[in-house]
Amino acid sequence: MSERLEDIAARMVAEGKGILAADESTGTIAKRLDSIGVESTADTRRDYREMLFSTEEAMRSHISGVILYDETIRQQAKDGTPLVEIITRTGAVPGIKVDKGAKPLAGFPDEKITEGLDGLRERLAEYYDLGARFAKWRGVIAISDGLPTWGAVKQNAQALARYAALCQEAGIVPIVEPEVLMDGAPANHSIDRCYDVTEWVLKTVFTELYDARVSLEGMVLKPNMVIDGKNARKASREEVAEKTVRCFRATVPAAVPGIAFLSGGQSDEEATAHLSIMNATYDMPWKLTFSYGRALQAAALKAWGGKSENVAAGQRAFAHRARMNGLAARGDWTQELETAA
Ligand code: 5MM
Repeated sequence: MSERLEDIAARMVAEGKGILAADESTGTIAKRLDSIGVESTADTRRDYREMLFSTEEAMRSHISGVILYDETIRQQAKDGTPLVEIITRTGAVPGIKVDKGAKPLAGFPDEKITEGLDGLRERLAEYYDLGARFAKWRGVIAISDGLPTWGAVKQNAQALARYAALCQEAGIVPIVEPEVLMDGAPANHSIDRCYDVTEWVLKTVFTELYDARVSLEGMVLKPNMVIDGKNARKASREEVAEKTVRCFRATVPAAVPGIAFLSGGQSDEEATAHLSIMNATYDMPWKLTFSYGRALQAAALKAWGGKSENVAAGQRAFAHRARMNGLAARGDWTQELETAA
C-alpha cells in the first residue's frame, strides 16, 4: 500500500530536521561550479551531489528530504549505487523539482510565470516509479515600483494550485513554493513592503489551493521569510522573525503540517539565526524548518573546490551547516555554538 500523503509530509518536517534543496537546474549548477573554477559536466555535477548525499551522519540526523533535479534522480554514484538509494538509506525522502522554470509572463513586463503543467501527470507517474515521494514547484514574485501586479500573483498562484492537485493525485506531496524575491532588481524594498506582498501572495495561494481541492494536510509550504531587499538590509534578526511569524499566522491555515523556508540570498548564518529565533520565541500551529539551497551548500561547495582530496573537507562544511540548521529547527541554535565549531 502506498504511504499516506499526511505521513510523508510529517516525515518531511520531522523534529530537528529539514530539507536539502539540491535541485539546481543545469544553468544554475553551472554557475555554482563556475564560481569554484569547475567545469559543469554530468560527472562533476554527480560528484558534487554524491559528496553531499553521502555525508552520512549529517543526513541521518538533520536532513528529512532532498529535492533533486531530473538529471540527478536518474544518476548513479561512482560505485554504481543510485543516488536515490544513498538518500533513502539515510532515512531521508527523495523529492523532485517538476517545474520547468520561470519564464516571461506575456503582457506583464518584468514579471514571470512558472511553466511545466503540460504533461505533468505523466512525468509525476515516472518520478514516483523512480522513488520520488514529494515534488517542488517554485513561482517567483518580484518587488519593485508598481510590481507585483495582481495578474502575476493570481496566475502564479493558480499554477501552484494546479501542480499541487496533480501531485496529490499521483501520491506525491507537493512543496508549494511562492517566492517573493529579496534579491530581484532593484532589491531595495523595505521589510514592511515585503510583509504586504508576502501576505497578498499567501492569501491568494491558499484561496487557489482551496479552489483546486488540494488537501492542506498533505502539502508543505516553502516560502520566503519577511525580510527587506538584499540591497537595503537593516531589519534586525528579531524583527525578521517577528514579522515573518505574524504574516504567516494571518495567512497559513493550521492544517498545513509544516513550513520549510527557502534562504533566498540570506547569508548562511542569518538564515539559521532567523529560523532559530522564530522557533525559540513563538508558539505556532505548524512545524517551522528549512529547505535551503544556497544556505546549506555554499560553504561545502567552496571547501570541496572540485578536488577529490577535499571531499572530507566539503562534507565537514556541509555537516556543520546541517547541524546548525537542525538546531535552528528546534530553536536551539546559538551564536556560541556557531563560533565554537
Ligand atoms: C537550489 O535552487 C533551486 C533551483 O533553482 P533554479 O531552478 O533556479 O535552478 C531553488 O528553487 C531552491 O530550491 C529555492 O529557491 C531555495 O533555494 P535557496 O538557495 O533560496 O535557499
